[in-house]
Amino acid sequence: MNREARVAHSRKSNSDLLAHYTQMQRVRTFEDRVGELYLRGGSAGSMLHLSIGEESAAVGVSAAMRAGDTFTTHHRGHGIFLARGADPNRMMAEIGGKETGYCRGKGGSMHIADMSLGHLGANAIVGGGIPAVVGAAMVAKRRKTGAVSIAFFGDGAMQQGILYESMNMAALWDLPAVFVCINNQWGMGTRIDQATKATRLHERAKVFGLNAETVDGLDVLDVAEAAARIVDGARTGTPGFLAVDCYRFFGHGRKDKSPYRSPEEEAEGRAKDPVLYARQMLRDSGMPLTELDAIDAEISAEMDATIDFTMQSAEPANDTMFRDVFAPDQPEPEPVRTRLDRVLARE
Ligand SMILES: Cc1ncc(C[n+]2csc(CCOP(=O)(O)OP(=O)(O)O)c2C)c(N)n1
Repeated sequence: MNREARVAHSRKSNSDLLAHYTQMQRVRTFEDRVGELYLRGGSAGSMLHLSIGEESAAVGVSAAMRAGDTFTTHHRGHGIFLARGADPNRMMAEIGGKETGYCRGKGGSMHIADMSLGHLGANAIVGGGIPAVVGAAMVAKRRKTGAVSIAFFGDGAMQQGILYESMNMAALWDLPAVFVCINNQWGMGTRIDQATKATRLHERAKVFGLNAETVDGLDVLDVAEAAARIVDGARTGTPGFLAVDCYRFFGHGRKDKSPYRSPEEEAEGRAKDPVLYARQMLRDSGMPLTELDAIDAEISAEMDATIDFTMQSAEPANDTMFRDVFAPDQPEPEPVRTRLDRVLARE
């Protein structure tokens, strides 16, 4: 779309754009504060994967989802969960390993889950969260709930066999499942074209019989439109695949300074900023700067509070170590100390 058409477009869908902008800015600011928590020594574990640069994928796809839809994410899933309505305080506390977190501090950044919001779990294994949505979609179909289940993953998972087993079953059984590849161009230090010859990712899904598209993640409205086509298609029986092209602005994890990328490449990648792009569209369509600044300030205060909430929250007590980590009907195992004492007593 040319610039004039984009402005007209954004005017038409101005309220959507404002809502998307607000959500994307919340995601970005939250991720920024996650970095701050890490610097303060408040994060549990050292691996924090920030989704800065990928906000339009989380927000655009989420806009096509409904309450009752389920999803899984990869290790870079903070933004997706926030876009699905997560409480940022409980998320930050989880990242900080605190009792007040979504999983009482036992999941951490890479294993957050919350059934009430349809989050079937983040997963640190590349591709690990994908097959669960096939099961969830099968349940939705059999129970006729009308829900769709969506797997979010990175381009690294495009080389994992489980994706192809999952897409095949979803297509074969006409399941309401969607596979969303957030293609940020890099899998740790490996660029997508160093990992595969077949870089037109959606073509692979088409072969299995899925509705499949690639969308540029720069304009969140484009992502939302493409996602609506794909998700609506899944809801009516044809599973889908959507690749969202974007750029991972920073290193793989919080500590990675990405020495494998040139400064020129990073500058070019970061210029494709979906948050700034949406902000500019809003400005072009007449929204005063003061209004946008007021939204940003409110978000900033909301996300600042997550750090205080986390720092002030208690850590889970040691004797709850095994609680909440097994299925609800499983008896809680004895704490490891008791077991160890018994073993030692036998010797
Ligand atoms: C099966 C498996 N292999 C390797 C790893 C190590 N690993 C963690 S993240 C990652 C890169 C993932 O890249 P991508 O899927 O593109 O997601 P991104 O980090 O770019 O969001 C790798 C190789 C892993 N966690 N699981």
